[in-house]
Amino acid sequence: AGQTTMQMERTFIAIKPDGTNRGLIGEIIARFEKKGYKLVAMKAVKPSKELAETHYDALKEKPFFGPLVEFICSGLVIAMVWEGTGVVKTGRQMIGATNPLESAPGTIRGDLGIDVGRNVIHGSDAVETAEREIGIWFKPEELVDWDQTVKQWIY
Ligand code: FUP
Repeated sequence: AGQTTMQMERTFIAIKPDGTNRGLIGEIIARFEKKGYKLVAMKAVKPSKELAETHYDALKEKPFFGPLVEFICSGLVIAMVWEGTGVVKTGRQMIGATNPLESAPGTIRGDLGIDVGRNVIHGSDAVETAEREIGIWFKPEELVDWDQTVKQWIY
């Protein structure tokens, strides 16, 4: 049976500095738009070290943590919240495996990257992670309520 109502699931997606520097912002946003997901919030920021460390807190014992934080803070990040049915899991599928050399062709990393330390994009790995990450990057009032917005001008 087809599902006619979009479930209110949200994920945090970020285009990393390699993606913004290489001019891949439009390409990446287009994939989420064309898939049918709804953009709920977006900002362009050069993150502080504190923000990047908080975001990647679960990886703080990893040997690549320092370089990872430094890289994320090195340039512009496009931070976004996308909404729709299954967006956390499907978003991860659209992004592909962490190492772009192992990401399937057709995925964002599989099509657009080579280096695990420059893998273009971040996407939350679970609904709870998404809630945490959205809270780190956005204030609640920065997120649009799609149902309310659409109701204002679709009759
Ligand atoms: P992912 O959820 O696919 O972004 O992957 P992880 O949370 O495991 O890793 C977060 C980021 O750390 C990756 F996007 C890139 C970086 N990383 C490395 O630089 N080297 C590694 O071996 C693994 C991850």
